[in-house]
Amino acid sequence: MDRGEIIIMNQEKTLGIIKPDAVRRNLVGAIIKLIEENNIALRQLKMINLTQAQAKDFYSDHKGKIFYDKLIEYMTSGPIVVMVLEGIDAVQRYRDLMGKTNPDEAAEGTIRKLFALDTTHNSVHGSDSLDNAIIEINLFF
Ligand code: IDP
Ligand code: MG
Repeated sequence: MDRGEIIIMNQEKTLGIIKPDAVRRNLVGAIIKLIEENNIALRQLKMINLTQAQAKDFYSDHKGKIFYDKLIEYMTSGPIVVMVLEGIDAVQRYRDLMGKTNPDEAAEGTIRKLFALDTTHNSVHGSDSLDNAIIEINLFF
């Protein structure tokens, strides 16, 4: 066996956000508990208010979509918690823990199934790739 067959663990960092709907409903602790119980570690954390410019920059890929204006209004509507998360395969494992964007389609036990209000107000964000994790972590930390 070579090194790659013996060492198969993939320690990664990813950016997580607890969105305004969840902060407003005092769900920060419950969400962090689920993250930690899933062996994803908190490395950095802060509560901030996104400016319009920051929100537009963060979601620039979605510019022009029908839900874009609503998304920017929502993400700037109150404080958010931004977090650097770390663990084995953290990018995909945190996405799995979040569940599908639309909470009606999210699996049982996922954060969005448990807490999200609807497809826009869906409580959490997680980077969707390692490349985006690098970009997003550098936006906030
Ligand atoms: P993701 O957060 O699951 O990665 P994205 O497609 O990247 O989903 O969309 C970013 C955010 O935009 C979502 O988390 C949600 O808040 C909002 N959003 C996405 N799709 C819709 C939609 O079809 N209607 C309303 N809001 C949406
Ligand atoms: Mg996304």
